[in-house]
Amino acid sequence: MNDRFNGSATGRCCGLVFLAAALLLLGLFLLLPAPHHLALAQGPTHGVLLLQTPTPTCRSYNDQAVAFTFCDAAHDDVADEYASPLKNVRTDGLIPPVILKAIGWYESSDSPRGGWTQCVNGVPYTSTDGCAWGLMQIRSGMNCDAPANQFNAETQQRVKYDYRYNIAMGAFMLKRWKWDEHQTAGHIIGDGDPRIAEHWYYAVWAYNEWSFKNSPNNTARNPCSNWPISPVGCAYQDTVWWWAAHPPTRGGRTLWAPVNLTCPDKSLFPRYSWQWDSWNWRIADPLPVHQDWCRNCLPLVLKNYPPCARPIQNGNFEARSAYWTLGGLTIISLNRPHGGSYSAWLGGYDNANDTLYQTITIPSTGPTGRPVVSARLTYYWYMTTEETSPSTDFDYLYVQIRGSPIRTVETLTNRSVKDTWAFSSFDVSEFIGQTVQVYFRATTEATLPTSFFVDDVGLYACEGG
Ligand SMILES: [Ca+2]
Ligand SMILES: [Ca+2]
Repeated sequence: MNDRFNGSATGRCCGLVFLAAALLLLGLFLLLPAPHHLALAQGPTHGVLLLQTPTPTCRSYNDQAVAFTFCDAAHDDVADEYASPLKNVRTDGLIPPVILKAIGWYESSDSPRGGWTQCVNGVPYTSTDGCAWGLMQIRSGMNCDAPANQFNAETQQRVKYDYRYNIAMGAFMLKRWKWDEHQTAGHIIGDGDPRIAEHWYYAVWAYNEWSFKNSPNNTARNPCSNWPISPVGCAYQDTVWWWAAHPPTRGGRTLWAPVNLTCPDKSLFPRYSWQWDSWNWRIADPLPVHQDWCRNCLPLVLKNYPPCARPIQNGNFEARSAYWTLGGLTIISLNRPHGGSYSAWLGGYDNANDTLYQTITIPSTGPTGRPVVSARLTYYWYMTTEETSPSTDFDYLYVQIRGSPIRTVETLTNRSVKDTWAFSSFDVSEFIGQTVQVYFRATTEATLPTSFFVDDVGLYACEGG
């Protein structure tokens, strides 16, 4: 884990890149902290200190526990286990778990135990410079960071000794510091939907170092397309992609199901370092893309991440009304986007009857030629209303798949959760192979209007794992 996003090439190096040998030797002596109990034993007041500060112990773990924790952290289920401010490691719950699993393996793979290592013989695993800690090699906020940036003592101790907290912290940094910052900076792949694993290429790049060092065109690196044999020498994020596709086996168990994450075309990235600052980082989806729904699949280590087709075009409305049919007074508006600049706005006035739909074919064959076995419709919606009744529905948004049959997957009203974006997701596998309309219709009655905003509409037609 490296520095916070800063867009420069001056970041510190990750736990996997060794310093020069001389610095390394020096660093071992100067920087590697002595085990806590040893330091205490050398102090003149060691008996008193020992009572006040018991030697921390590494929380026990095994690969199964770690695998579950990656899923928990990816879906934001770890934070609540800790008191404030330790609990402030939230991720929005939208990280593809395979990304975290592969990062965690790579980051700690130089340990004597191999990857997924938090502690060795009861002592937290650190980088050779003593600055990056544990399974996710957390460096920012720890002992070598600028004092003003360091976490408090309790947080640092958790990062060092508690594998669940360490993974949650890595997930937090990947989402909050890397993904969010790059989305804001316009470094976006496809439509920027975080549920697509391939969209995390920049965030994973930045987890190590957002610099030309990790450009697949850096001649000091092997390009991603040349890595079927070995990841050695590849850019950081390409190596993580390699691990995702080549899960390690330990104790007779393959630690996760392989995911052949698609590498972006390397011609889309800077060839020379001088191109870095003016580069256009917005690129189309590398196809096929992959998603996962970790919550629904147990056991987690056997989870498959099948390739999916995404037949909906312009689901984020950033190309305005392209591909969509608007009826009534539906508009594509700058008023309230969930992502990007635009969303669809239905209702917002009295006696509305507004419609919005796109006709798509949900394919029966997926991107790699195997049968599609599941289809899922997802979207974000936002309701705001002048209605105040706690008991009566007056204004409606119907969400339908208009195939054979017509199915209303969700009905939202003036009594639904309001003034916030909400996420909806429905299995629509019964429509595989059909040409259907993904259909939104809002109606309001004669007074006190309700607005419904819709954004980031996706339909994932996925092959079997
Ligand atoms: Ca949008
Ligand atoms: Ca009304």
